Amino acid sequence: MRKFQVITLFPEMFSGVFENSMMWKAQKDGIVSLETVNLREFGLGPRRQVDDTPYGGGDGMLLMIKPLWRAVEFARSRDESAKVVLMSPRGRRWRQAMARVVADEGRGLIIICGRYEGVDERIMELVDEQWSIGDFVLTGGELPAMTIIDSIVRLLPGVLGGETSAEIESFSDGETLEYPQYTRPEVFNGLRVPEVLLSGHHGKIAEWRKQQSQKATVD
Ligand code: 4H4
Repeated sequence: MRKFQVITLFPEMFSGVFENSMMWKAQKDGIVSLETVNLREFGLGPRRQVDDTPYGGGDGMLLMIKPLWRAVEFARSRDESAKVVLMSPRGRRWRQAMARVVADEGRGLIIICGRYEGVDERIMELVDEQWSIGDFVLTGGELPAMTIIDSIVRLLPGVLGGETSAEIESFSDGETLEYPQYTRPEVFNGLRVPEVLLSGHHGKIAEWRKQQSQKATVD
């Protein structure tokens, strides 16, 4: 079973996400295992120190190399073939096409959540890829880690209901936005569902949806 491990100072942040809804069902169904590794357990000395001031001066603190290194080695001991990823604003911008590649490639993940002003650069010796969820700086890599794990897990076979639902949605081809969707009632506050969707004419519905997708992408 695929194992996604998150190295974090705040494992409790993941309980709500990993123990509910689709993520919980994916684990219960044996599709994926979602686990946290508490970086504090690898901290130095009686205070289990994990951060320190940067050489050369500068504001803020960095995550120290030794606790990080030991945490990654521990996670690797539980999944030798896992891809090691660092969440960072400097990373490659996460996109749907990347979620699809990771979902299809079958390897486990070890995701390092940066904190403070970043991490000791020497951890890059163990890192395969750096990913970012956007050009902005957060207080931690935990929310980005949850985001990318969600985008991957929902693509794993057997997780979403209709296997095609992950295919027809926004960005599934990496570019096109999804068409507008409607459900009961047919009229709400005078707002009607487009007649073509009530016609039962599958060809016309498919054409309308294609046009709407292209329109949404252009706008
Ligand atoms: C890492 C802050 C590196 C600053 C961090 C730097 C993101 C993001 C993020 C806590 C950590 C921040 N992670 N996508 N955006 N010194 N993480 O903001 O390189 O500027 O993934 S630094």
